[in-house]
Amino acid sequence: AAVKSYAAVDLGASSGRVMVGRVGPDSLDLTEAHRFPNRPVRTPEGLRWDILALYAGVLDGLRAAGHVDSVGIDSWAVDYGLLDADGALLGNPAHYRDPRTRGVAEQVWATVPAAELYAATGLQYAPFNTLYQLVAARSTAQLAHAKRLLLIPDLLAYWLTGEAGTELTNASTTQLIDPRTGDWSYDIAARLGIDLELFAPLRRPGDPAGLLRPSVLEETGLTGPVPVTTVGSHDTASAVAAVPAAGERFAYICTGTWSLAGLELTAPVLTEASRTANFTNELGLDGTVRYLRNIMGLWLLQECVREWGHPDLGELLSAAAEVPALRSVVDAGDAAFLAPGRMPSRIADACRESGQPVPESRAEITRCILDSLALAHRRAVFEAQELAGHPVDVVHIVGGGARNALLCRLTADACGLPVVAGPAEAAALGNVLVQARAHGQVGDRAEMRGLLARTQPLTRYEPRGTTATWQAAEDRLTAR
Ligand code: ADP
Ligand code: LRH
Repeated sequence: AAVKSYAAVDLGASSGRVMVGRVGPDSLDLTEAHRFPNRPVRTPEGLRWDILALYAGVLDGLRAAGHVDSVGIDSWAVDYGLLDADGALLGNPAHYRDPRTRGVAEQVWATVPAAELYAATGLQYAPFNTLYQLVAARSTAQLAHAKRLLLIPDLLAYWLTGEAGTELTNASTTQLIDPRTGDWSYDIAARLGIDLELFAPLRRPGDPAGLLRPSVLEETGLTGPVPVTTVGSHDTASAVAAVPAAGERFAYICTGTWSLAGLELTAPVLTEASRTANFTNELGLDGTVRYLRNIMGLWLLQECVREWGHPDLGELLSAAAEVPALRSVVDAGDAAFLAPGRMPSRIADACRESGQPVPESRAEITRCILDSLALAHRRAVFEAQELAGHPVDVVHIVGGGARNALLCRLTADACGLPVVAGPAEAAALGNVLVQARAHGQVGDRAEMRGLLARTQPLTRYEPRGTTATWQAAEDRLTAR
C-alpha cells in the first residue's frame, strides 16, 4: 500500500520547523526538512513576533521538504495578526509576553466577574489570553482599521492559500469559545465590546484549508496542486494528539518553552475549585478537552542559557545532576517569570525572598529550575486528577523536554509514577497524523496513539525513593 508524505509546519516559541512525516499502513517516520530560530524583536511599539522571518522559514522548509501530499500548520496559541479591508497585515503580531496586557484582566473582571468568565469559557487566567489582548488593544488605530483577525497558524495558512478560517483548538485559547458547545461565547464577547465578526469562520482539524497558491508553488519549487489540511493548529493540541498512551488513565506534560500538564477529558471541568486552581479547558481533537495547567516550563532555563551566552546544554544538565536535590525551589507557575530578561537573578531573588539557600553557580541555578519544574508537574498532575475525578497510572512527557533525562527522572520521582518520555517532536507528529487521518490513512485517536507507541522510540523512567521529600518541598512553597 502507498506511503504518503505530509509536511508539518510547527512553530514553537523558541524555534520553528518544517518536518516531513511519511505514513504507511503500519509505519510512521519523521524527518526534519528545516529548522529556524524564532527570535522575537523588541521594537519601540513593544515585543513583536518576526512574522516575516517565520514565514520565510516556512517557505524554505516547504522547498526543502520536496513533494508532499498535504501541508498542516500549528503554532503557539493566543496570538494573532490583524488584516485591513484589502487583506493586508496591519503591523507585526504582538508577542504574548508583551506587557501591554498588564492590569487589563482587572478591567475585564469589572464587567464580567472572573468566576462568570470561567464558567462561560473554562479558560484559566493568563494575562495574555486573546480576550485580554483585544481589550488592551481597544483604542489602537490598528484594531480600529482591522477587518479580520487571524490567529498565527491561520495567518500563515491564509498567506499560503488565500483562504481564511479560524481553527477551533487554537480558537479555544482566545477565551471567546464556550468549551461545552465548541462555538463562540457570543454573550461574553458582546459584553466586552469584542467584535466576533473579526474572526473568520470556524474550522476543525481534518477540514480542507485550500491549496498552495501558484506564487507559493513557484517560490518553493513544488508541483501543485498541494492541499493544506487543517490540523490541531494549537501546538499543544497537536502534541496531546501524539501522546503515545494506551487507554485513558494517563496524564501528559507537553514540555517546551512551556510545560502544559494535565489530562484528556470528554467534558470540561468548570467548577469554582477548578478556577481557583487555575486549570484550563482547551479543546482537543474530536470534541476532547485538554484539561491542563500552564507551568513556566523550560523558558526559565532558556532565558538563563541566553543570559549565560549559550553554554553547552548537555554539560550544564550533567553538572546540575550532581547538585543536591531540592535545596531551593521557586513557584514555576508564577506569572512573575513571564517577562524576558535577567532570569538567573530573578530566580536567585525568589529563593532569597523565601528564605531558601540562594543558588549561585550555573549548575545550582539549573538544578533549582529542574527541581521546581518537577515539583510543579507533580502538583498539576495530582490536582488535575482530583479536580476532574480522573485517576492516572502513568505520566507521558512529550516535546523538547522529553530529551532532558534529568527533568524526566525528577518528574517520575516527584509524581511517584512511571514517566514515559517521547516523542520530542510530538506537535509535528500530531500534525502529521491528523493530515494522514484526513487522507484516510489512520483511524481514531486510539489508533493514532497505537501507531506512535509502535513506531516511536520512548524511554521509561520508574519512580525512585519516596515522594515525601517532594511533598515537604511543596508544603514549603505553598506555606508562603
Ligand atoms: P518550543 O516548541 O516551545 O519552541 P521545544 O518543544 O522545541 O519548544 O523544546 C525546546 C526545549 O527542549 C529547549 O529549550 C531545551 O530545554 C529542550 N531540549 C531540546 N533538546 C534537548 C536536548 N538534547 N537535551 C536536553 N534538552 C533539550
Ligand atoms: C505552547 C503554547 C501554550 C500556550 C502558550 C501561549 O507553545 O501554545 O499551550 O499557553 O504557548
